[in-house]
Amino acid sequence: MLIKKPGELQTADVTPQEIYLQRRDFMRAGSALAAGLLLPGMAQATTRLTGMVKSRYSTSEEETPYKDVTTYNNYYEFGTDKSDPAENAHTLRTRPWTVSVEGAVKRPRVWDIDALLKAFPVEERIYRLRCVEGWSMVIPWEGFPLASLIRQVEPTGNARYVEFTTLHDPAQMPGQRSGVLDWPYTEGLRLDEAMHPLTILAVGLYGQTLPSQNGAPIRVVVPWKYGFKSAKSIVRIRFVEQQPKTAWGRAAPSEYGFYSNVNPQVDHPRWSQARERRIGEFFKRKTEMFNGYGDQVAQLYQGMDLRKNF
Ligand SMILES: Nc1nc2c(c(=O)[nH]1)N[C@H]1C(S)=C(S)[C@@H](COP(=O)(O)O)O[C@H]1N2
Ligand SMILES: [Mo]
Repeated sequence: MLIKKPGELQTADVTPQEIYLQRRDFMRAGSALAAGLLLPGMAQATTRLTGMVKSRYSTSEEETPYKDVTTYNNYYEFGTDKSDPAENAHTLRTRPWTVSVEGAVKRPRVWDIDALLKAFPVEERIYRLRCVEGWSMVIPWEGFPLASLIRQVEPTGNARYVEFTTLHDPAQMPGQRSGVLDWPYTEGLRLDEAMHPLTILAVGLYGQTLPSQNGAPIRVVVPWKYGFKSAKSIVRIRFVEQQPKTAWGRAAPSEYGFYSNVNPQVDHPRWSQARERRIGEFFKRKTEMFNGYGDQVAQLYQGMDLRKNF
């Protein structure tokens, strides 16, 4: 258990603003501890992230409790029940870890995760996450714009899409010994979606590095799309000319289209997408177009038929 107590805070080199943010993080992590969530079996090697500012892209809605964010997960590499990832993901080894940024770029680069963490300033982004299954959460992520990393590698004219690939190692990921999906998990975005300032690479949540069940050490978060677009524990980011195949698209193409924009008017073939349950709430709420991020992203889809391109 690596969560430090407030007394251990190093305040010498931080500004008052940073101290305020650190205290707040402690209070939040503290309430997670007080609720008895971090039982020995589920202890995660999370460490505190410091010096963060809250991004102006944050929603001001109430945050989903830490307990729910870290025990109600979809991460099929560790089982298909919501509680499986929190129980099983301790077998994931997140060091050493590299992320290969490759394909149609002028400067491909294999990043060591710790170098990556140092290279890009991390801020806090409170985002809604809407799962295609009909539930949602509000999660305070720590991350940086994917665009910052993309600019560094200088995509060529052939780079029209970006493909993300999760680690493939059945020894660490027991779910990969089953055929529930075609492994490794892959996802993709159009280059302009990937460059959009709302799209982040998340390395933490609630002021701590990511728990394994949430996709440690690094995962994508695309808040206006269904949660499955946000691939976890990424080892490769590849720039390609053709629209990449995605794990869920391969499994059920008529149910999980490439765009996967949250669109309450387009039903999943087996259920409605008009309403959602915010985890922790009793009554369902109306689902918003683009998960409520329409002002920022609707222009990306101008002229497209979003029923055909679902
Ligand atoms: N590699 C991988 N990434 C994944 C998944 C998965 O099963 N494997 N599940 C997706 C789905 S369906 C959702 S809703 C989100 C859940 O993220 P969270 O558990 O951090 O809330 O992760 C997405 N990323
Ligand atoms: Mo999901």
